Amino acid sequence: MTLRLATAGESHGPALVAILTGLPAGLVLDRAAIDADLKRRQEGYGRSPRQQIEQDRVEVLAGLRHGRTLGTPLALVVRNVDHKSWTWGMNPWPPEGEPEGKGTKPVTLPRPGHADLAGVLKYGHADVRDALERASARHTAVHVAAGAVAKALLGAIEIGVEGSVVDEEALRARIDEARQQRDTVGGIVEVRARGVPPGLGTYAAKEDRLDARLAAALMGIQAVKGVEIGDGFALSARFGSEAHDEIRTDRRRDTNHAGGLEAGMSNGEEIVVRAAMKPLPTLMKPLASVDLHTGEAAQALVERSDVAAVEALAVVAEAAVAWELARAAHEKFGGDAVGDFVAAWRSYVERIGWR
Ligand code: EPS
Repeated sequence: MTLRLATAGESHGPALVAILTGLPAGLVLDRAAIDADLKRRQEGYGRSPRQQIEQDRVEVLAGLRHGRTLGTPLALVVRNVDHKSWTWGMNPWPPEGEPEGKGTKPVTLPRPGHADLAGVLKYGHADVRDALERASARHTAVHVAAGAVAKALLGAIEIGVEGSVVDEEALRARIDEARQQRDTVGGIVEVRARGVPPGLGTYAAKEDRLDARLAAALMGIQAVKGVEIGDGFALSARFGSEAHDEIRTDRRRDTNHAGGLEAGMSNGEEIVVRAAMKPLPTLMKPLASVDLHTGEAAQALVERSDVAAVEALAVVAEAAVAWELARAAHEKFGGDAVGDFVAAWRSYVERIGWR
């Protein structure tokens, strides 16, 4: 069974939902570990006041009994506490009577850089909110919960995944400057995965290449505009003799320009990937736009916003990489029970004499 993940949920709707299928039975899931990742995602410097409202915690509705997976679909929920202000505005079937609370007036001022304009054109919405709610990065919360489950599976085969901000100090200074100028900033995050054996992914078909899958997983995160593997773009300016990682007699390398990936497969070195995030598109000093109802020139929507969410991206990117690696590891080692998965991994690393 391939690991699959489906999610649902709007930013100010009742909850975010994830269904994970294909997980082996017997995997121990620690609620505190999942909640700790949810908290890390909320904590970064420059986040919006929304993070004081939300207290993200995971609930499990199916697939887990007494802390162990059952090998059946795992259903996760993260509630939106802020929904209490939107009970009419985001109600699937609003009650009769006067609309009240947030989300009652249609949004007509699309923000450059958000889903707003293309979203309403594509789906035929009259209210920009019908597009922006799902496009919001709020739903990364449930992806982080799924990533924590993936990390538990990877932990069983001694793989660890960790995301961090590249140059955090400089970022914080830029956030302070942007906040003063009522502006926003982006940044770069890096994810490293240790203990990944050679041979996850394949060169056999381009859609199965692990590098392609990791890049897609990172590009799938809101506001990510660039992805790099290992030395990435810098490799293009080097001679081949300076770009590749020579192989020692023990089959390991002294350098890791490739970021642990060659020909769509892990090569046994640390996996190193980076994602670049654009500045967030909701600006307190709005950019030029159009009022979709009048057709007149206007300024874009001004709403509560983060100044930056780069620290959150480090956690979200870690989750995305963990999910993709767990999927690739499960394709390689299989198993309906976690013990079968671990036994297949052990037998493989013994066969190839890895570490
Ligand atoms: C977001 C807009 C803001 C962010 C949100 C992403 O939400 P709101 O409109 O409620 O202030 O806070 O991120 C989160 C809520 C979160 O938990 O990460 C957007 O438009 O993408």
